[in-house]
Amino acid sequence: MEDTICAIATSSGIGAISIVRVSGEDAINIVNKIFKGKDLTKAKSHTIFYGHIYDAGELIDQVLISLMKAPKTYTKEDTVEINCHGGRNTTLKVLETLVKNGCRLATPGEFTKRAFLNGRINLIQAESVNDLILAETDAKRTLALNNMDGKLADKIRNIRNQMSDILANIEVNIDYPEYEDELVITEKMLEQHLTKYLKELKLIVAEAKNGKIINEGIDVAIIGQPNVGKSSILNFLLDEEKAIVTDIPGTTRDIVEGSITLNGVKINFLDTAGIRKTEDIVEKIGVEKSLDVAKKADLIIFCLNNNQEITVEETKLLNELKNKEIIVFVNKSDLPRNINLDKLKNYVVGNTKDINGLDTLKEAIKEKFNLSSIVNKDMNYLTNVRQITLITKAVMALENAYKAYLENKEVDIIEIDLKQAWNFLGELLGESYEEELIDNLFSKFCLGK
Ligand SMILES: Nc1nc2c(ncn2[C@@H]2O[C@H](COP(=O)(O)OP(=O)(O)OP(=O)(O)O)[C@@H](O)[C@H]2O)c(=O)[nH]1
Ligand SMILES: [Mg+2]
Repeated sequence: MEDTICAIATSSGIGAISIVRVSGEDAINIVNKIFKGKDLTKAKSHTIFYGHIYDAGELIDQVLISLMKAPKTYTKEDTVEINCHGGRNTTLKVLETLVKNGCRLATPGEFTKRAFLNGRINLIQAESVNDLILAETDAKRTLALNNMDGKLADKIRNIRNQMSDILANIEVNIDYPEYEDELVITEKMLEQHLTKYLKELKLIVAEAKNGKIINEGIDVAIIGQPNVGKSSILNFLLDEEKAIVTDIPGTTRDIVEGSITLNGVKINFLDTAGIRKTEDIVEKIGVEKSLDVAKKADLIIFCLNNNQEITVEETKLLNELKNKEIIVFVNKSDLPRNINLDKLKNYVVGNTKDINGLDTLKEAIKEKFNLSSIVNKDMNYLTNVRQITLITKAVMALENAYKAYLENKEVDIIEIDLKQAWNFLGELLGESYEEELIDNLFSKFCLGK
């Protein structure tokens, strides 16, 4: 981390302004060499200067320089941001001049990596920074901002710190039994602690599925026999003529996708080929794809036709999909009812002809995932596979510790699993880490962040 890094922080292309960011020990000296307008080495921190960038006498651009001295900066290092005119040539020229004068091009996410390695943010906060940049919905943005704030990480750190105290105490009891003043941790006391940690961490694990929904969205497959109105439903929901609709059964052959947001969460709909036995080679492939999509989706909207009795194939297919999250949607409610709804346990009725014809379906989706309560301004959930895997491993280790207690094992045996749980939480927060893992994590970030 000794070298000074630089990168374009704004997106490439034509825009009014681009920002080139510089961070490191030599940031101020290097920029000072190429900037005319003010001696930056003598300037106060957190100030802005107008001037010009020169490359060995050649004028490159008219700029504003933001000067921020360590440690109150994003990376905790001296940081200079050059606000230059937008556009490829100017921006790249400024970057090039910086490199000629001693900067190294930053790797993706390297500024945030430095913020993490310099102890300004923990790993959960760092991941939230990237989530915020990638957020395309209100819910994802709010969640990322809340997690950047560090409340969830603080909660986990607090549990881990309590574990540290207990572990330290146990070790003193074992190593120095003669210290009579020291509190002796008994199996019973450990049991109380384990119960508390398990309760708190299990709640975080349970809520993490909300975080995953908010971050990744929900994949909803629209499944059913031909002609029940699947493509009409997709078009209606998207308010766009995306899929071809005709009254010929077997119109849709390939998957047609589109997304909307419900309660700030991205819902990705996949319209599929109507499922039926067919000799048509193309349609057959379409039907196979439909079944594949149905299996992978987070939710299936199983469409029936209000105007027709349920077929044997539909009953069979419904049965095959019974272990999936499913909403049975009875479409074409504007037509006379010929379907026997007594055969169904849960269903929603609607149509694609009335302006509010799919409101019931949207409500059913919101209810299925509890969207109106999981999305709120104070939400703090873990969001990604790395985080969820590590916290789950910590819970499993604590459960092993609890099991050892139930089997009347000694404190020093129970301690082994407790220590493991403590390690997993440390990895989650980034208090202990492997270099390669961290490099991989930050490599997915944007350049300049
Ligand atoms: N009356 C009525 N007709 C509908 C409704 N929804 C769809 N339709 C009609 O049903 C026919 C089939 O609609 P599609 O949306 O193409 O049906 P699909 O399920 O995608 O059919 P495949 O692609 O062949 O599997 C079209 O003529 C639609 O206009 C509805 O709610 N009410
Ligand atoms: Mg269709």
